[in-house]
Amino acid sequence: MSDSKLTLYGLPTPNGITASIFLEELKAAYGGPDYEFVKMSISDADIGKVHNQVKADWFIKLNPNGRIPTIVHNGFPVFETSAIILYLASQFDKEHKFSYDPATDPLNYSEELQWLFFTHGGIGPMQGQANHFIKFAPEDIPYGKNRYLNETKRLYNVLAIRLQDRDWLTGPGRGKYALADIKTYSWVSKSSFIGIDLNEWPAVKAWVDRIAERPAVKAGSAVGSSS
Ligand SMILES: N[C@@H](CCC(=O)N[C@@H](CS)C(=O)NCC(=O)O)C(=O)O
Repeated sequence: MSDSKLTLYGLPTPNGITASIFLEELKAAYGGPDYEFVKMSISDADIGKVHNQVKADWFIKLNPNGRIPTIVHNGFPVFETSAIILYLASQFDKEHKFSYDPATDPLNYSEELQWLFFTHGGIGPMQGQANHFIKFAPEDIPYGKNRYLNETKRLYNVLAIRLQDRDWLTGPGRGKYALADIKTYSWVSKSSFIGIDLNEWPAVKAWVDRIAERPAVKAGSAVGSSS
């Protein structure tokens, strides 16, 4: 691992911790990779003032979408959370402790993609918009607040169906803690920000509590909170 250089550009937001939690899981399971963390700013107020701004020219060269998280591994940039953790798995999760081999385990790999896409295209954008309308919008727009909050809750109902007779989102039997759990936990664990009470979905709450206990999840969630 020592010949590989990895940098994570991030922040401890739901998208940001998806990458840092998985990197900490890899470190706990395999002893690496080591990575450098660069804290970014996503605040409009910082444009032109803070060097690590996500819309700065140097950063747009790494991620044309100008968002965190982004990684650069041996000069190769990767953006979008799910693409980042799939890339990291392909490079570093050699024993498939948190992922599935597309060549030898294609059905479980497909399940992994299904649940990653479900959260990447569903929970992430919907809860992100709920956050915006409920916490940050300069005007009070009840339609926007309700639409995105209700859609987020509808997606949590889907998680509850999936988790009613299993421990993890993917894998045979009761499942295996894997990439889709990390990606989805990163959003669901922060749902109290918009007043969602997970007691509404006991199986989802139990799943969040199981993940939150993991030392690597604690470490990954804290990356960037004080640096
Ligand atoms: N689809 C992207 C979303 C990334 C994203 O929205 N990141 C937010 C922080 S959680 C950000 O960088 N926002 C800055 C901006 O919108 O300018 C992913 O999964 O990586």
